[in-house]
Amino acid sequence: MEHQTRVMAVNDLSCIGKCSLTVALPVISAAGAEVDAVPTAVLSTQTGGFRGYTFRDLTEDIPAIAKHWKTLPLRFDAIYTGYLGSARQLAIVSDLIGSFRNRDTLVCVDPVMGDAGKLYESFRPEFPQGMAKLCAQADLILPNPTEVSFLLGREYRPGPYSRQETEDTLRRLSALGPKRVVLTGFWEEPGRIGCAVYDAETDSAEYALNRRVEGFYHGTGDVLASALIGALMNGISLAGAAQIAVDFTADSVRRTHDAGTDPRLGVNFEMGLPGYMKALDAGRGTRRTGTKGD
Ligand code: PXL
Repeated sequence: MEHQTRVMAVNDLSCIGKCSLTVALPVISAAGAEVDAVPTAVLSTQTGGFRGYTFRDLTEDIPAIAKHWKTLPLRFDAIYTGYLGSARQLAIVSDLIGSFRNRDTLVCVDPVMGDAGKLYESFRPEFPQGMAKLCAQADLILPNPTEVSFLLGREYRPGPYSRQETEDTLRRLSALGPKRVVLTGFWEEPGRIGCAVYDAETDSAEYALNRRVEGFYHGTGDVLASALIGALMNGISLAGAAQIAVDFTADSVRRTHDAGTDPRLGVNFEMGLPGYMKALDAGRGTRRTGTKGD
């Protein structure tokens, strides 16, 4: 019998806004992996651009969920964490990782904290320090340029970025602990945007780019991270997974832009799922590494 790949997704459930769990569940499932959800909070909408949203914090439920899961024969191929609501939640999620990771588990921390140089309004100024500690536990992190500035304690720059400075940034991020780093929102020339991918094992960087669509679309970081993890769970190399994820995200943004829908509602990734699955099929044919990449 084939092994059922299992991903623990620790993220909020924003009922409207297509981010976090409402993206991780369908995208990683389409990649053929089971998603076991640890909901960190329930919100009526994601927080960007909406007023009056509800926020039910579920921090206190996490240790009880973990305790119950410990009684079950569960082994996770990956643990993926995204938006975490508080410093206390960071500590609890850190324990969760410690208690469920094994030798082969890929621990992937998306240090969701902000965008366009600003911390999301729901976070206190000391939150990034705690997030940097969580990143130290990860095998792979996926920050955007804003999150890089908070993780490294330096000023935000909106780009363009040279490859030389980007590779220096990637090494600094890896020095926080994670062997592998996928920096999202990398661009060096107008019109193209994507990821810079670093692996400390080879001390090398690769780039995965696609056409840039003007405008700001919510939830794209979560679409990209979920698609990347889904591809890694299919044994596709980190650079190959990044290209599949960038293409899937770029197509989703383009589709949403052309439809002219409210960008706060997230991107139309659903119509791209068949293409994503085809790209995984093609990528599996060129697999170079195991899920953890070592
Ligand atoms: O997509 C990141 C994200 C996740 N969860 C919530 C958010 C955001 C971004 O604003 O508000 C609740």
